[in-house]
Formats: sequence, structure tokens, C-alpha cells
Amino acid sequence: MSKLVEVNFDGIVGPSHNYAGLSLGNVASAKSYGKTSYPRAAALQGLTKMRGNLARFGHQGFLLPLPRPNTALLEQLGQGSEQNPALLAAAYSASSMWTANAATVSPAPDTTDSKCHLTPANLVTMVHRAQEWPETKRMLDLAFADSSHFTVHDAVPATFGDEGAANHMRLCVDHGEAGVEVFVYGRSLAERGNGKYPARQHIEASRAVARLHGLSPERTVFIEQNPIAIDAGAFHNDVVAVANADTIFAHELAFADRQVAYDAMREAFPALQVVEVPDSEVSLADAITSYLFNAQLVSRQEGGMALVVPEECRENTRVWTYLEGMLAGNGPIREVVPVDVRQSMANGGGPACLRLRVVCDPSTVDPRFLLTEEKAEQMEAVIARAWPEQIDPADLGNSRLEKTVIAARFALLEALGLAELG
Ligand code: SUG
Repeated sequence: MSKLVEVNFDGIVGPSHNYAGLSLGNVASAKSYGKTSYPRAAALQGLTKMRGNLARFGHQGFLLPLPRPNTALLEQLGQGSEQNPALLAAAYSASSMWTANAATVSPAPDTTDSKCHLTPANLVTMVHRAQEWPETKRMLDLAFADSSHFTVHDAVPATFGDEGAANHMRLCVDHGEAGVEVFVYGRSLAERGNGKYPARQHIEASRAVARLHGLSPERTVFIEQNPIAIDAGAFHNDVVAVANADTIFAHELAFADRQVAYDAMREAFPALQVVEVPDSEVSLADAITSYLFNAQLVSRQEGGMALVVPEECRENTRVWTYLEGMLAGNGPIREVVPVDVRQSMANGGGPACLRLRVVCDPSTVDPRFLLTEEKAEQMEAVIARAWPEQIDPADLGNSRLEKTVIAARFALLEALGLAELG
């Protein structure tokens, strides 16, 4: 019996990375609107994170940027759509870097047919994200082509918003054993008539994914996200909660009813350990600017867990004080690892947004999607040479940038033997 391990597939930041303020309800995206972006630095920051995690945790995968600009999207939107800055920026968006939204993944031990199931997220709430899934699926079909171990579904119907693994947590004793899958959905205050922001994950989508994946009802939990958290800018559950193995690390205000939420998780998974951060120590506003919970909670080879947090956590005194106190205690999280992903953070994407977790036997994955130190060096060279250094919003649509962006992606695909994705 092969050993199943967690492999994190990070999204490589695409050469068209830019700040267009496209995501209503994402505070960082709105704040960065119109700023100059640095795609080369962004991609190198992501690569450094991947290399660190490869060295620390032993496995690392990646997914490639999608083809941009997506001229088919502009055609679909009608001639002249390129004159609309938001639609033009949507066609250029590098948002597929946030692979926590690429798909929802149910590992083989959880499913009735003992295969790992992946459902690409339809991301329908935002047009720049809704264009992602067909190309994402094409890539997942290639990476997880071994149909004796994987099934890749189509996205659920667009009537129901699905944002993928960002709203999904898995509890287990060991990654290779059957786990409990927790789906977090939202009902926004806006939906109730007194809020600002949309809820992107609909319960109907979560239920459809659970059915498609063949999850057993006793080991599946559906929990409502706190609408107050959504309105504070937690547009995905992974902005306020993260789980790994038997542990959940969450903000006190993450769920609509915290007692109901923890009771439901405990009923399905009695061994649950909760590390809950009180609002009095770290407010929702601090959690959202620092992205404390958008962390990678990872089992260490030497035992215990590490929390890979954005550097921004170190700069927030209340957050850092909390983390120091937590480490001084005797909890399951034994180490905090700050990483610099500032270019992604400025668009609302922390370390956890940048990765899709797939529990699998790495030998069943197409090796072209698995990182090695040599491959990282090769990628670094292509990015340093071909990725634009900077993009000003006014550059979008100019033919020089268009050519650079297309050529840069091709150069990377070719270097990785993945030209067929072109
Ligand atoms: O969907 N930002 C992304 C960030 C996604 C973060 N993912 C997770 N939390 N898992 C989003 O809001 C900003 C694009 C722009 O404004 O240019 C953006 O799409």
C-alpha cells in the first residue's frame, strides 16, 4: 500500500500580474487598485516560498499560469469591451495564481470509490475569476491524468457559486486515513439587505461537490461562515480559519455560530483540537490585514505543526504577540515561519491562497507538475529573463505588453516540457 502524503500545488504567479481592484469584498484588492505591480518579483517570491516548503516538508507541486490576455473573454463580452478598463483587466488577470480556488479536492481515503476527486471551482462571483475553470481543468486533467487514482470533474453549474478549497477543510488523524471534510458556505449580510459584500460560496455548490466526490454523509460537515466576517473582508473562509490533520486554527468570529460549528465538527471528528484566537487579542480587522489565518498549517517531518504565515504578521504587534504567546504554550503548532509574498498579498492572496492541497501518492502525479530544486532553478531563470519587471494599469492592452506576457508564459511551458498547454 503506497503512502499518501499532502502535496501543495502552488500557483506560479503569471507574467500579467496586476492590480485592478477587481474583487468586491477583498480589502487588499480594493486598496491596491491602480498601483504598479511587479510580476517578476511576485513570481520569484512565490518560487522562494515553494523552495522553502520543498526543503522543509519534502514535497511540492505547482500549477502554471493560464493564457492571458484572454481575448475570447473580450469577444464574449462584445466588441468594445476592451475599452472598459475593468473588463480589459479581467482578460489580463493573473488570478489563477491563487490555486486554493482552483478546485476542491477529496483524497482517496474519503471517497466511496477510493479515488482522489477534484472539482474545479466555477468562481462565478467575479468575471475575472469565472474565466479560469475550463483552462484549470485542462491542467488538472494533465497533472492528474492517472484515472486509476484520480477523477477530475467539471465545475458545478454556474447558478451556484463555488470557490473551491478556500472554503473547505479536512480533519484527519493521518493524511492517508479517512478524514472528515468540512465545507464552509456563506450567506452575506448583503443578501439579507444590510451588508456590503457578496458571499461567494453557496451551500448548494458545497453539497454538489460532496455528492460528486462520493463523500459519506457522516464524515461531511457543512458550516456557515460568519456574515460579519464576510462583511469585514473575509471573502473566503481561509481568511479566518485553516485546518490540518486533527487541528483547526480559527478566529473567534470565523463561523456564524461557533458552538454549533465546533459541535458539528466534533461529532464527526471527536479528536478535534481547536486553537481559537479571541477577537479581544486579534480583531477581525487585524486578522484580515495581516492574513494570520491565510497560513499554511503543515505537519512537520519531526512532529508537531508549522504555521507558514505572511511577513505582514510580524509587522502587526498584536498578531505577533499572539503568535509568540501561542508558541510559548504547549499547543499543536510548534513553529511559525514568515514568508514574503507581498505582491500576492497586495491582491488579497496570502501563503494559503497560493496553494492547492492534494493528498496523494506523488508517484501517481505527472512529474512535470512536481518541483525539484533543479527545476526551481530552471524556473527562476525563465522568470528572471522573461517576466515583465513592472506593469502600470495603463500598460494593459498595449501590444508590447501583450507580446511579452504571451512569450513569457510559453517560455516557461517549454522549459517544463508542458508546451501542450499552450
Ligand atoms: O479572488 N484576488 C483574489 C484573491 C484570492 C485569494 N484566495 C483565497 N483566499 N483562497 C480574489 O479576490 C484580485 C484581482 C485584482 O483586483 O486585480 C483578486 O482576484
